[in-house]
Amino acid sequence: MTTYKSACSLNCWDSCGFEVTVENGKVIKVDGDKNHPITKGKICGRGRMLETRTNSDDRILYPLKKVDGVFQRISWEQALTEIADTMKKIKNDVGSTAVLHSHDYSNSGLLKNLDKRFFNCYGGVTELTGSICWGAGIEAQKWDFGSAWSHSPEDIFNSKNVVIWGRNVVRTNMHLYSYLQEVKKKGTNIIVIDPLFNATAKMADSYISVKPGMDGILAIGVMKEMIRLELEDREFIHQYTHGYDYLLALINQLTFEEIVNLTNVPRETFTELAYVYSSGPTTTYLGLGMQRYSNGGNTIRLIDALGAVSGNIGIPGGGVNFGNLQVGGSFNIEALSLPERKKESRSFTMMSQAEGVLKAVNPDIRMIFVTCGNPLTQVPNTKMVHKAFSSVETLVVVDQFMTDTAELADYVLPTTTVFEEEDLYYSSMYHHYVNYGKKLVEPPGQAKSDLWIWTELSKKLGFGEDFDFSREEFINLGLQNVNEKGITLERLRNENHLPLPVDEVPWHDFKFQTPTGKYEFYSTIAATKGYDGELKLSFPQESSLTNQELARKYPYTLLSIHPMRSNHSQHYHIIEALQEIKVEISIDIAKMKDISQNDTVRVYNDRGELYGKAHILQRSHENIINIDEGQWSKFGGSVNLLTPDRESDNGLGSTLYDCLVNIEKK
Ligand SMILES: Nc1nc2c(c(=O)[nH]1)N[C@H]1C(S)=C(S)[C@@H](COP(=O)(O)OP(=O)(O)OC[C@H]3O[C@@H](n4cnc5c(=O)[nH]c(N)nc54)[C@H](O)[C@@H]3O)O[C@H]1N2
Ligand SMILES: Nc1nc2c(c(=O)[nH]1)N[C@H]1C(S)=C(S)[C@@H](COP(=O)(O)OP(=O)(O)OC[C@H]3O[C@@H](n4cnc5c(=O)[nH]c(N)nc54)[C@H](O)[C@@H]3O)O[C@H]1N2
Ligand code: SF4
Ligand SMILES: [Mo]
Repeated sequence: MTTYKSACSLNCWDSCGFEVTVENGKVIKVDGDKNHPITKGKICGRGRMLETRTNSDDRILYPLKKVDGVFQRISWEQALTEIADTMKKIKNDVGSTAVLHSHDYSNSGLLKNLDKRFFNCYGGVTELTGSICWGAGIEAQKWDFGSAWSHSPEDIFNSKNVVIWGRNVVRTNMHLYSYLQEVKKKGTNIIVIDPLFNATAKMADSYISVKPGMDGILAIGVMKEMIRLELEDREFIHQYTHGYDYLLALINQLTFEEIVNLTNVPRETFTELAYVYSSGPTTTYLGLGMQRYSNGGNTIRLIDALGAVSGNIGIPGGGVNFGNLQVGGSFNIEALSLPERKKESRSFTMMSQAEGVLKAVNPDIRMIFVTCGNPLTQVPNTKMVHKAFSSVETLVVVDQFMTDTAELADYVLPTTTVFEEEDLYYSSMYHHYVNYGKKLVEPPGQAKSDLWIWTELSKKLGFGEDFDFSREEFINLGLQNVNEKGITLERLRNENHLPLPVDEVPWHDFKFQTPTGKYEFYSTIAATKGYDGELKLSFPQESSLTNQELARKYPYTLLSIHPMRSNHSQHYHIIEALQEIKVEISIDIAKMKDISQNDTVRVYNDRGELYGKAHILQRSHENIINIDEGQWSKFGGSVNLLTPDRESDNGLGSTLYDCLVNIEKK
C-alpha cells in the first residue's frame, strides 16, 4: 500500500490537493493533501468518489461502434481508421468545418487543451464560443475592468464585510466556506444574497432574499442610497473611472418604491447595504446564479459598479470576485493548441450549439466529436440537443461511461480517469495554485488517454509530427511562460503544488486593462464589439415583467442549481440515492397547488416536462422551483429538458435560470 500526492480533476472552484492510496495497482482511497496551502486536507465526496468512478464496473473498456442500433466492440485500429477516413472524406467533400467539436471542461487538466491542437491541425473545425457556465459574468468583468481577476483566498482576512452574492458556497466552494467560518469567528460580517435560503445563508449574519434575475436592480438601489447618504467614494470615481454620468442617469431613472417592488427587497435593506459597502473593506464573492439570465451580463456589471462606487476595488479586503483568469492565463495554451494551424473556422455559441447544428449550411455539420462534455444532459433545451446530435452522419464521443450523449453515438472511445495519466490541474475560478497529478494506475481494459487518441488519429490524418511529443514535453510547452518564475514540471513533481504568479489584490495600482485604462461604467470594449456600452435597466426574458402571456401560462421560475453530491452529471450513476428527481418548491406554490412533501409532481413548459418527488422549501423567495442539474435520462431526465438555449445579453453566457414553468400534482 503506497500513498501518493495527486489532485482533483473535477471542474470546481476549489481545485484540491489529494493524497491517493494505491494497493496492488488499484486506487483504494482518495483523501485530502494536508499540505495544500488552500485546501488543507479537506476534500468533498465528489473528489473522494473519483476512486469509485475509476474502479467502477460500468467503465467503458473497449472502443464501441453502433451497428443497426446496437453497440459492438471493435478494435482501436478499426475505430481510429474509420473515424480518420470519415474526417478525410468530410474535409475533401465539403471542408473541415463540417465537423463540430463539442466539449465542456469536465477535466481541468492542462493537457486536455490538446483537443484544440488536434482540430486546428486538421484544418479548423466548427468550434464553440462563450460558456454555459460563467460566460455572461466573465464578459461583463472584461468590459468593466478589462479582465476577470479575483483576490487571493487569504485576502478575505482583510475584509470587514463579506457579501456572498448568488454563490452556493457550502455546496460548491467548500474551502471558501472554511474561510467564512474562520473570519466569522473574528467578527467579520457575512451577508448572503440569494433567492434560496441555502446552507451558507444559515451561517450568515444577514440573509437577503431577492427576486430571481433582479440583482442588478438591487445594486442600483444600494448605489442610489449610498449617493443619497453621500457615502460614495468620490476620489476613486473621479480619478479612476470612466462614464460615471451614464451610471448616475440610470440610477435616477428609478424611485426607491419601484426598486423595492422590482426586487422584493425591503427599503431598509438598501440603507443597510449602503453602509456595509461604504464601511469596508467589503469583498463580494459573486456566484454564477444571477448571471444565468437574459440580463446576466448587465447584472454583473451593476454589481461591479457597486464595488467601484463604494471604493472597494484595488484594495486589500475588497474586490468583486467572480473568476480568476490570471490562473489559466499563466499557461501557454497557444503553444499547446496551435491556433495558427487553422485554415478554416466557424463558431457556434456553446448554449445554442444544437440550433447551430440544425441550421448550419455551407457546410452542414456532418460529424460531431464530443470530448470532456455530456451535452445531452448539460446543454439547455435537451429536446433540441437530441434532435441536433441525432441529425449528423457520425457522432463520436470520448468518455469513461455510457452517458446520455454516449448512448446516442456512432463511436464511443473509452478514456482514462485522472489517476491513469500524468497532468497538471488548475481552476481559473478561485485560488491560484497549480497541482500535480501523477499517473498512479493503469487504465482498465483498453481505455486510452485523450492524448493517446489525438496522437493516433493525427498519424492517420497525416499530421503525426504535430503530436510527436512526449507527455512531459507537452506539459513543458504549457509551462513555458512561467518557467522563468521557477515553475517547472520538475519542481511540481517534487512539491505537488506551486502558486502561480498572480496579483493577489487585483487592480491595486488602479491601472485597468480597459481601453481607457480606467474602470469603465461606460464600456468602450462593448461599444467596439457592437454592443451598447451603457449600463441598463434590464430584466429576465421569462418573467411577468417582460412576457405576461408566458407568465400566465407558466408562473414559476425554475432554477436548476448544481447538485451537492455530484459534479454535474458525473456522480448520479454511482450514488443510488440520487437516482430520482427531487422537485424543490417554495412553500407558497405548495399551498396554492395543494402539494405535500413527496407528492409526485409534473413540471412543464413548452420545451418539455419532468416528473419528480416534491420537496417543500420552508424558506425561499416565492414562486420558485428548483431541480438540480445533471440527472441522467434513465433516472428521470435532465432538467435541461425545460431550460432555454438563448444567449445572455452580452452574447457569451447562458440563460439557464431564466426559465418559467408550471407544476401540477399527479
Ligand atoms: N457540489 C458541486 N459543486 C460544484 C459543482 C457541482 O456540479 N456540484 N460545479 C462546479 C462548477 S462547474 C461551477 S460553475 C460552480 C458553480 O457554483 P455556484 O455559483 O455556487 O453555482 P450554482 O449552483 O449555479 O448556485 C448559485 C446560487 O445562485 C443562486 N441564484 C440563482 N438565481 C439567482 C439570482 O437571480 N440572484 C441571486 N442572488 N442568486 C441566484 C442559487 O439559488 C444558488 O444558491 O460550482 C462548482 N462546484
Ligand atoms: N440546467 C443547468 N445546466 C447546466 C448547469 C446548471 O447549473 N444548470 N451548469 C452548467 C455548468 S456551470 C457547467 S460547467 C456544465 C458542465 O457540463 P459538462 O462538462 O458537460 O458536465 P460533466 O458532467 O462534468 O462532464 C461531462 C462528461 O465528461 C466526462 N469526462 C470526465 N473526464 C474526462 C476526460 O478526461 N476526458 C473525456 N473525454 N471525458 C471526460 C464525464 O465522464 C462526463 O460524462 O454544465 C452546465 N449545465
Ligand atoms: S470536487 Fe472540488 S471540492 Fe471536491 S475534491 Fe474536487 S476540487 Fe475539491
Ligand atoms: Mo461550471
